[in-house]
Amino acid sequence: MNLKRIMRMLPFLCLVILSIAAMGCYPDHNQSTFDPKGPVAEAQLVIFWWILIGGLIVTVLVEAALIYAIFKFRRKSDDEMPKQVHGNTRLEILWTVIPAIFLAVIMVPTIQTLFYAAEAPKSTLPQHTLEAIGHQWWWEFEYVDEVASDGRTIITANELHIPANRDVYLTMTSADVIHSFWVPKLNGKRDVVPGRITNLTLHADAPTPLDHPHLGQCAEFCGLAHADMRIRAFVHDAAGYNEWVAGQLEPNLATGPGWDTFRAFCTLCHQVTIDDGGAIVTFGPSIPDRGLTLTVDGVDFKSSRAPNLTHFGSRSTFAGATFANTVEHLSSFIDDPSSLKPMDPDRNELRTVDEIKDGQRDRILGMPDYGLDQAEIDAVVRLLRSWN
Ligand code: HEC
Ligand SMILES: [Cu+2]
Repeated sequence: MNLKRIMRMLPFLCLVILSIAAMGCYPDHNQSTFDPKGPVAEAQLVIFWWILIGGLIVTVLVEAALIYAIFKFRRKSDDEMPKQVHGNTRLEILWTVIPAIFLAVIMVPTIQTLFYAAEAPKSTLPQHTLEAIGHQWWWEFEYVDEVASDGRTIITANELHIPANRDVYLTMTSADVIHSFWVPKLNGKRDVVPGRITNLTLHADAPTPLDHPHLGQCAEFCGLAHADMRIRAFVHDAAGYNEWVAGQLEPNLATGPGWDTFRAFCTLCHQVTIDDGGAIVTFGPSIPDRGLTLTVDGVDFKSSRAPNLTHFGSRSTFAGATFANTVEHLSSFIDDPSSLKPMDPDRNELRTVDEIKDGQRDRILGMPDYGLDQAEIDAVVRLLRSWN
């Protein structure tokens, strides 16, 4: 193809690329920012429109001036030399001051919204506080205000359940590298930083259908499985939320076949709470803690090595909310975890409780393959799914 033909096709190519890009913008999409379902996302969309409209006005004015200049001052004959100009103080002041005014105007709602999104809820209703910890490559959520009679709280991975029309205050930190919490329909990206606490208020206007939670994901590149570090936010009405909480506060019931394998291999990293013939027992790393404690700004975050598997059967997805919780997926995950989700378990560093007390931290980069045989895998899968 010669250059001329390529040039002729260029506008058409641009149009195709543009339409493909624009297809990502339809508001129905579960991760679209154009369809806010809560006040924080709404406030951010308002700023987006402010900036877009401001930008459009600037673009139109500048392009119009440019086109005008091109035609008005073009060379009209071969020997003509346009008037030569050096510097124009008035013009320079003008094109410094006008953008400065534009930026100052946009700064006001931007800063207001930044503070609004991070401030603690003022509501006098009972608060819903959630601790969120980013891990390579999954999310840990602890419901610190939902406490069982023996002091247990609810701990989930990747799936978040919140009541509609209530403020839920997230206190977040990271166990390893910088992550970013982002459920586009509810909030803008908020970085989750090791050694620091960041906050975010989630408020959802209405319940979501059970099979249609709001989707989100980690929005700060955090290594190998960054793309598989997703979030599902289920919004319930008040009764539905209370029912969910009550269910999650119960211990798991069944042990049965698969339990011996689970205890031998899996409780090195995973915690699970079981009703062991009337006694409620939590198995897993360093009871009564969860594996590692992150002390950030004087606050002790209890943090896990791996997802807490109590009520794992009630989750719709697993492994960073990437795979549906089905027998097939679960079997292949336990058979060879890294084949389903890219992870790097060869570089795990498991430390003892004392080492962790000395300030060393576990570095866990994924779940190892324990080479279980098919019968063991089947039994463990059945056990996990019975914990609903
Ligand atoms: C060395 C620590 C370690 C051990 C031991 C371990 N796992 Fe894991 N497991 C992990 C980590 C880390 C993840 C999170 C992976 C991710 O999503 O990035 C995980 C995730 C899982 C999940 C998905 C949980 C969710 O909600 O996403 C299941 C199920 C699971 N493991 C089952 C098992 C079983 C069964 C065993 C025993 C055969 C086991 N694990 C042993 C570290 C471990
Ligand atoms: Cu991440």
